[in-house]
Amino acid sequence: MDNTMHNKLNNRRNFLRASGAALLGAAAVSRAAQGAVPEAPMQTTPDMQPPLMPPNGRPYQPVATLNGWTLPWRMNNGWKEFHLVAEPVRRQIAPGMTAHLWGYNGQSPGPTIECVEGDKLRIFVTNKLPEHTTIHWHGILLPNGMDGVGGLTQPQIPVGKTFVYEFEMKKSGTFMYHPHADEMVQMAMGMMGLFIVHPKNPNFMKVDRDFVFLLNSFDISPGAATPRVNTMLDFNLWCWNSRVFPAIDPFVVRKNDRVRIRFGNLTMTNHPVHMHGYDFEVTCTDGGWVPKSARWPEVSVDVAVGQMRAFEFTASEPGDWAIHCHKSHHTMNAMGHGVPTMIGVDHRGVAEKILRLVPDYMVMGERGMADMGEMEMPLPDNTLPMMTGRGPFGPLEMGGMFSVVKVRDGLARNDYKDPGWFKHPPGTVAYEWTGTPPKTPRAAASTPVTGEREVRARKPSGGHSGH
Ligand SMILES: [Cu+2]
Repeated sequence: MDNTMHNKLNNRRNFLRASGAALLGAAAVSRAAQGAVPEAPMQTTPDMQPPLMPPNGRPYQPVATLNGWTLPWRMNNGWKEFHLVAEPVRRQIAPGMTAHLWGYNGQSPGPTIECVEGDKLRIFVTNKLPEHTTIHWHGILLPNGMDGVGGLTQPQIPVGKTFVYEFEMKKSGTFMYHPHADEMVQMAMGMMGLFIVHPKNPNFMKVDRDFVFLLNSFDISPGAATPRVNTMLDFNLWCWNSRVFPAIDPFVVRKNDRVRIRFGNLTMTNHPVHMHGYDFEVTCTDGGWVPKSARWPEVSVDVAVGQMRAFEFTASEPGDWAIHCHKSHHTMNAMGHGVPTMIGVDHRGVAEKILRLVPDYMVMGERGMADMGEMEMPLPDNTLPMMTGRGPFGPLEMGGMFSVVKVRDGLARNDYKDPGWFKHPPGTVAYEWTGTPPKTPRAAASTPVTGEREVRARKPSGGHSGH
């Protein structure tokens, strides 16, 4: 070794020695970490696990991940250590349909990572996929080499290997994680998760209930279980946390709770998320908390691809309040988009005969699609009906990105159990009017022409894409 090199190394050692506790600590623990990878907890159920109260470290109010869970960690010399395992998983999209996806620690999405501003995180990532991967920590401010872009900021994590990410949480907010390696395939297969950084001051932006979910979508042909990864827009399963209504958890809320609902969009299109019964304020984006003076009231908030949004409201009005994507195709489950509109055509007998030959044949009802909500259509195995879920007043005619905010009096503080349907106080439900209808005079121009038939034209199908 020449003298120059020797001096350089010496200087570097001196620099390390002099550069304070954080760096020295990092060096020491990194070596310790080589031998002892933390346990990687697994989850086998798609049911929401109770929010994980922090057993150590700085205190915070944990989030409730719809149909999900938070990854436990271990403390190691002041570092919070997590272990994610990228692997093929089976995820129940709803009872009656299980998809073969890729995810983390047994589920898709992967577990939510929760930590606190100022925490030092060490995240071990083990690759049990059939191909290489990486993890990008979406929205988090970190050293460039920890950013997880395969080929650009790090080598890909080969099959069977474990990589370590280390960074300190510079700010609180709502973030996510996903691969930056064969991204189209790996995201289409369900690889993603939420990353929530709580404020150091637990009273900052304090809420009583804090829900999180990811919007994601799959294209799984009726009867199949593996997504078609090349689909760009025409997905048929519009999910929140890889679940569709009626299998998405309700947002169970105690009356007068301060509530935050956060979501990120990892589909290929935008989603205007609309909540009934309240107006709310957007309080957080992926860029951080929105200052009070910049918030504005909304009843729908659009979330573009790759974005995150959080809104807040005080739950003063009890009831079962719908919350859903406002693109009406996104509140439907698997349907063939080649279905011609059959409103006005009575085809009941024909449909039955064709169904005997072609089990997944689907047609629109002649009075609209509401028929589908009631119809007991025979479906191929592992296929969900398009519009499903029953409410206290009959079929809801919804699937996909739909759930219910259930605001109730007298719940316990951390009780997230489904309280059942709302019992409306007498006299507060829309009702039928039973009088005698008055004769309505019609304007001459709107009288239907008798003795003539409307010409019914049907355009050839196929030109339809884009949602
Ligand atoms: Cu949508």
